[in-house]
Amino acid sequence: MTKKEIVGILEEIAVLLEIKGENPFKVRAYQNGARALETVEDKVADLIESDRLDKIRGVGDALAKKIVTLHETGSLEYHDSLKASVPPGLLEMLEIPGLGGKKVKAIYGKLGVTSIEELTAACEAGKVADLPGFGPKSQTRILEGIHNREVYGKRHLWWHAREVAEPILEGLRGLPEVERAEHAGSLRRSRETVGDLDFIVASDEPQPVMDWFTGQGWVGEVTAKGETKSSVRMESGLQVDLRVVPSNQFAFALHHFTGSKEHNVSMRQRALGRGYSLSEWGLTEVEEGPRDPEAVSPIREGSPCDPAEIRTEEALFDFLGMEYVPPELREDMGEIESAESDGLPELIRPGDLRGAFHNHTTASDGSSTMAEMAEAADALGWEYLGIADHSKASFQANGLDEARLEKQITTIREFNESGQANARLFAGVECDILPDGRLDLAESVLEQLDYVVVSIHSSFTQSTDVVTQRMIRAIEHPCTTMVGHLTGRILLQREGYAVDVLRVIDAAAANGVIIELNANPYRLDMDWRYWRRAVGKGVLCSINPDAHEAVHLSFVDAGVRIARKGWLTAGQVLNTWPLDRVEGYLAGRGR
Ligand code: DGT
Ligand code: CA
Ligand code: CA
Ligand code: ZN
Repeated sequence: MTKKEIVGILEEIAVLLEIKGENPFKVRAYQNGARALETVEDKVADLIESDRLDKIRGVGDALAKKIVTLHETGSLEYHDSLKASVPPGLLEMLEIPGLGGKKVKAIYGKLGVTSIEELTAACEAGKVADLPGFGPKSQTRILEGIHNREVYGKRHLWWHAREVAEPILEGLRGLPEVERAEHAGSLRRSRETVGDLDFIVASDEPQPVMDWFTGQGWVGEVTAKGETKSSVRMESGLQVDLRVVPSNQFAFALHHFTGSKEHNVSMRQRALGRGYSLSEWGLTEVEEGPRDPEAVSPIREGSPCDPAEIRTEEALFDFLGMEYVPPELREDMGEIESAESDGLPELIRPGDLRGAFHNHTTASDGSSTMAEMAEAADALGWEYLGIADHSKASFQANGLDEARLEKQITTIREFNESGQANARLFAGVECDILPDGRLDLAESVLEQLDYVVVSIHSSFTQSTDVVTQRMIRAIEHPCTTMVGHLTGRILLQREGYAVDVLRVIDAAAANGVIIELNANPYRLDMDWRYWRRAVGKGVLCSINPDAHEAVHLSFVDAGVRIARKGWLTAGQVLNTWPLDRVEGYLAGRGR
């Protein structure tokens, strides 16, 4: 078991004990142990080997033994029996935001509620609001949480799905019977969330491929196993579909199962216009001939004349008189028309980034120091890194007041002069937008910074008009460089604030303010559907990891995917620019 998994189990034990109303000291022992283990740098195996586990502050003798058992066997009798002694519905209730062990205990103990259905009924009857420590507001929040869980519960974050998909793809490609293998579906199109995973394999011997696939250790349940298609469900609930086709169908199957459905419909229309029927199997001539007599296939030099010769998606698009449409763009949002006239943009690529601007350090709620962040930027070969810790209104994140920020600015300037890192650090801040739209910090300090990110972290429930005005007021502030996480959404967990995105885009354009593409895989905010409109109005993008830890810089991978999905080119993204151009831009912003 990995450290992360062990920490998860210790935390779950603490919650289970809380639900059972056990001694608070015992609960705290597991909470503290989990936190202590999480924060030590060493690997669990090394700690055990060198006999240092029980020497960690917060990990006693008894807990150390349990950690060893978990590490070595992957399970713990004590945990299993504890879990079995609590109605399973209570554990599910813990997944609702705002419900921890104590609250679940109160709901269970006072109302006898043991499932989500019963909880819904209790909320609707107003019984939860009457419990001590709850009230009508938290009752409404619980109901919202239940609703969101139903709506979102069936989907998975792209970032997590990709982690799962990579080794499966590697495994498939490693099989001797497999000629080609690709993932398809929403994962390949880089949707922010995915329903299930889809893999397409070219092989003349499907049987051993299916056997390998359905026999993997991570398979929880085989829901279908056929000659050309199998489906399995993982323990996490994620479903995985595999289709095996002969290699002459591979390009068609890959295109079809990459989707989207809407893109496929338009592609079929286009094929019919040229006298062909397009399906997952191939292209066949239709008897009645081309619907659009002007259209001739193929129109490009070097294109295959015979559809039976098509082996790649490139050739398929070519045959239909189109340039290649990258999977991210296949949403039937204008890509077909653009590809007909060679009008697709040259999309940004992962290697194009040279830095990032929204990053936290231990000065506020980050867990890496400034030096560690700079080192991580160096490791990525970046030319610059912006430090943007929270401001004082975000007190729960230990936000900086004017005095601490001024000190940090000095530290950053000194760090740059010290030559400790190759990456140049920019001094910034993630300044709270107060509920009335004023900024949280005095202009006299904001003026000294290289740049200012402005974000909303409070009063999420304001009406569209109020929150939009609030944000526009912040955008109009002369010190504002860019807007952070535009809607504050947390994917699969909570909706954003009700901000009118189109009006904010107009205000950003009018004031020369950048809009962030927050690359945290849970945010991916501003949404990809708005970027074409924004850059069309001249708004610049900045792909920001919102890193709270050095490893989070890699979130920009998700950001670049989403930027591609938003049709962005490298030039439209500030942090692809070389250092001197960025310096010139920031200096020209009038500070
Ligand atoms: P997901 O899994 O909900 O995140 O979204 P997708 O796009 O991966 O959808 P999925 O897994 O149901 O199917 C994969 C692709 O297969 C889909 O994007 C397009 C294609 N496809 C599936 N069913 C149909 C259909 O009924 N009509 C058309 N035209 N295409 C389909
Ligand atoms: Ca899918
Ligand atoms: Ca599927
Ligand atoms: Zn923030």
